[in-house]
Amino acid sequence: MAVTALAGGVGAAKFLRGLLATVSAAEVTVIGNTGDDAVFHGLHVSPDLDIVTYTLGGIVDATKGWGVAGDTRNALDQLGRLGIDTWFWLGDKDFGTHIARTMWLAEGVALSAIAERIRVALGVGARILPMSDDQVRTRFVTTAGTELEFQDYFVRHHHAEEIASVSFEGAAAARPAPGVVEAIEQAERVIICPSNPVVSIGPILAVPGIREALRSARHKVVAVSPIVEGAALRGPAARLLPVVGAEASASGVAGLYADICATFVVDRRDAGEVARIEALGLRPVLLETVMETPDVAAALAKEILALDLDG
Ligand code: FO1
Repeated sequence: MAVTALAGGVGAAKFLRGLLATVSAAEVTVIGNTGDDAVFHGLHVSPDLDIVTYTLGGIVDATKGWGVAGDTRNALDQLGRLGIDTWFWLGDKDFGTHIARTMWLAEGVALSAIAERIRVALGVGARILPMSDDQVRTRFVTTAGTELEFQDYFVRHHHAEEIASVSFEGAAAARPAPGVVEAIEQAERVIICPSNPVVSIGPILAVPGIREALRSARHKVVAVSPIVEGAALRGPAARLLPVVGAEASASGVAGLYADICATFVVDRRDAGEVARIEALGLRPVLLETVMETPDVAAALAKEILALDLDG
């Protein structure tokens, strides 16, 4: 079955690894968020694309969920010795990826072609496409009026700042990367991974053409709630949902996706949300979504693939 998945970082990567236990990698296309991309030490870092690539390539640091397992920090320590701020942790092997990406970008290679080179070199069978080759940057304004770039908010300030607004700079003029719209149109099933709806899936949907493609494919789109019992499994999603006018609940997320998916997977602990999801015109499906082990992720993916979307 040809499957296309919209993905953010760690939660999506865990789910995708589970998906590949059932579907052959050649049938899977991942559309990744690049709103988190940033330049550190002159190098272009694409955290969400790398998290997915490293996870599917079997080299991710499983404890952190990002970076390369067993990576060392010699380059970072040297930068620190030179008086450079090193709050963003970059390991030596990871630096290699960012050097290559930056070098190729400078040669005029598109981000999507670079993502393809990296995933092939790292032995990843699934296709990984950035949402766009054009620059889109997620930015925040705090309630105190301070502007923050994504990684500033997320890592440097430990997503503790109170946020008044979120924007995706460059999104209105961005075009979907080559193959993105086709991957949505041609898939037998499109899955919106359990990623942060505001800052992981939000930037993807903000690229003109992607939301429209999903709307036309709505009958085959299944979204998985990243909110369980009103809390995010990871990260600041529960605090960011009210910033975009949504409740921090599974049905709050369902409301954001109501025009683009027909089926909405909620955790079995959220049976109380079913009626509200139905009222939004979505078909709720209760499953175990807390992916504490790879087996749970694989079982979740298998159940989603087995859903009869015409039923
Ligand atoms: N997350 C952190 O919490 N601290 C870090 O220092 C950090 C470094 C980092 C380096 C490369 C990379 O690909 C990801 C990294 N992440 C780090 C994760 C990243 O900030 C976020 O998880 C994503 O941007 C949100 O999906």
